Amino acid sequence: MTLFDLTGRTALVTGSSRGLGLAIATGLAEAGASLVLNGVDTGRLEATAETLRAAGHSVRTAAFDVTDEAAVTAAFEAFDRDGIAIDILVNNAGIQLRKPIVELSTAEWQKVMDTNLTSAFVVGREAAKRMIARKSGKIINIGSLTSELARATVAPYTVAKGGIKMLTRAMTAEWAEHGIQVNAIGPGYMLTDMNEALINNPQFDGWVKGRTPARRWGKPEELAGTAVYLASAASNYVSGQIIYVDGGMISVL
Ligand code: GCO
Repeated sequence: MTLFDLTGRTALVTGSSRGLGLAIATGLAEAGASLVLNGVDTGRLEATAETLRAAGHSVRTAAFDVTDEAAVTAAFEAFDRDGIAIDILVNNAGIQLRKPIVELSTAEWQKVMDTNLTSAFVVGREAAKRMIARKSGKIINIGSLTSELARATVAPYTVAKGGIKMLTRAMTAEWAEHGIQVNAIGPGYMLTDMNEALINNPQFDGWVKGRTPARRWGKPEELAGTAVYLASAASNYVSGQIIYVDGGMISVL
C-alpha cells in the first residue's frame, strides 16, 4: 500500500542494535526505508547491521552516544557530508534503573534523564534543523505507560517518559508548520532484555498478565506497525499524539 510505503526514505533509530529499537528499525526497513542504526556497542551494532543486510535491507551504522552532545552534532555533520538526509527519526535509546527514590543518587537520576529525555531533545533538534530546511520529516519519540502512570522504583524513568510526552507536544508546537509530524509510541510491558528481571520474576509476570487486558506481554515486533504508520504519509495530519501499544493496559484499572 503506497500510503505506508517508505521506499526512498532514510530512518535513523537510536538505540537500535537490539530490543525495541531493532524491532522498529526492522519494521521500517520492511516498509522500504534505508536504515541508519545507532548504538554505543560497535560490535553489537555491526553484527545487527550485518543481519539486516543479509535480509536484503539497506543499512548504515552511526555509533554515537546520544548523551554526548558533541558526538550527536558530529554524527549529523557526517550525514551532511555524505549526503544523507534523515527523513525519519526514532528517538528510542533508553535505559532503566530500578531503585526506591530515597536510595537514588542525583547522578543516577541524571543519567536516566540524559539518556531517556535529553537525548530526544538533542538528537531531535539536530534532525529537525535539517527537516525544517527540507519542509518535511517524521519524528517518533518512544514513551511508555509511565508517560501517564507511575510505578514504584522507577521514578527517573517515569519522569523522563512523562517528559517525552510533553516534548512530543512541544516539538509539534514549533515544527508542525514546517511539515514535520512529531508523535510518540507508548509501549506496554514488552519482552525485551531491559525487562528480563521483571519477566523472570513470577510475581511480576503474573501482575503484568493480570493487569493487561490482552493477558500477555507485548512482543517487540508488535510496535512495527505503529512505527511504520507514524513514519509514513498515512499519518501526515497526525501530530503530537502518543499512541499506546499496550494490550489495553492503560485503559483499565
Ligand atoms: C519497569 C519497566 C518499564 C516498562 C515500561 C512499560 O520497570 O516498569 O522496565 O520499562 O516496561 O515502562 O511501559
